[in-house]
Parts: sequence; C-alpha cells; structure tokens
Amino acid sequence: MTTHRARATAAALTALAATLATAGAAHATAAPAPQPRAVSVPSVFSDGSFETPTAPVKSFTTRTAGQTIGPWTVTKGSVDHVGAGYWAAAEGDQSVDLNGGQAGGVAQTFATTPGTRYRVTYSVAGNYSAGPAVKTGRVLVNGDEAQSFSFDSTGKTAVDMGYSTESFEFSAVVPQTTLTFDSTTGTAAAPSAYGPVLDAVSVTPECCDKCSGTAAPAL
Ligand SMILES: [Ca+2]
Repeated sequence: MTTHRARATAAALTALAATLATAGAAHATAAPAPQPRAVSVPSVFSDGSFETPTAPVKSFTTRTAGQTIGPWTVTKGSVDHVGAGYWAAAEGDQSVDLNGGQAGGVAQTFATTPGTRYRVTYSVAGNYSAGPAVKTGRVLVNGDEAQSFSFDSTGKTAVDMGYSTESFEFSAVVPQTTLTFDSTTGTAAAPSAYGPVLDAVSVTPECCDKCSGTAAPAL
C-alpha cells in the first residue's frame, strides 16, 4: 500500500509538474509584446555640416537674421552659406562664413535629456580673403557663453583652410537646448564680411548608460 500511495503521489506530482510547465510555457508565450513608445519625437540635432540646402557651387548664399539654413536659424546680422568648391569644407562640401556682410550667428534647438552631459565638437577656420586676420567668435548654450574661439587666417587658402577642431561639454538642464555659434569678428563701426568659417558641428551624449534610456532587467 505504501508503495502504491507513493506511486500515486509521484504520478500526481508528475502531472502537476507538467501542468506547471505548460502554464510556464504559455506564460512565456504570452510575454508582453513590445509596446510602441508613446513619446513625442522632439527634433534631434542634425546637419552640423551645413550640407542642406545645396548652396551655389563655387559661390555662396547670404542669409540674414531670421532666415534658415536647413535646421539652423540665423540669429543676427548675416552669414554666408558657402557652396562646394568655393573653399575646402572641413566635412562634406559646404560650410558657413559666420560673417555675411557683418558679424552673424547660427543657432539650432534640439532635444536633450536633463542631467546628461553632451560633447560639442566643431571645426573652425577663417575667411582669409580680407581682415581682420584673426577671426573670433563664441559658442552659446541656451544663451550663455560656453566657449570662445579664435582663428588666425594668415597664410590660409581655399585649398589649405587649416581647420581647427574645438570641443567642450555641457550638462543639459532642460529638454531642449539651443546651441549658437556667434561671430564677434568686426565691430558695428567697422563691420567685416570676412569671418570665422564653421563646419562639422556634432553633439554627442557623453554617457551611454544614461542615454540608453532603460536599464537591463534584473534576472
Ligand atoms: Ca560641411
């Protein structure tokens, strides 16, 4: 009897295990399907190379305050959107002279994650065609100066622009950040049409674990 009861118990346990395994399998099969993210899609930083729209080949288009160059907006004065073959770009074909007829600037607003650090990298040269020889400007993050820059265009040519790569970091404090490149070349009394040349702007999150958005689930 003892043996029979033991067998019955074992059989019951086997059946129970099979039921649990089936339930487990069913549960696994019914794992939640990926849900579409119900978040709005804010604008991401784009075209730091000034490749859109296409500027005139071997020439340039002057853009004044309030006008746009792709995702960028001219913030003051005027700038020149320089086409392929006018002078060497740092990246791609096109670049921007931050002085059109006088000191200008360009700005772009893009989504950022508060608390995340971002590295801004850009290439700067100078319109060597006329003075002042040393071109100056500054980079603003949400209107505050984050970095100033200067570039000595002495001896530079269309082929040998001598681009210098600069960079800095900032910590995002709001969901959207405005990055501005602002020429300080020339004065109101003596404006210059020959300013800093900007190209190859990039904005990269510094920390990957924070930027991935979700942590891996604990096992
Ligand atoms: Ca470019």
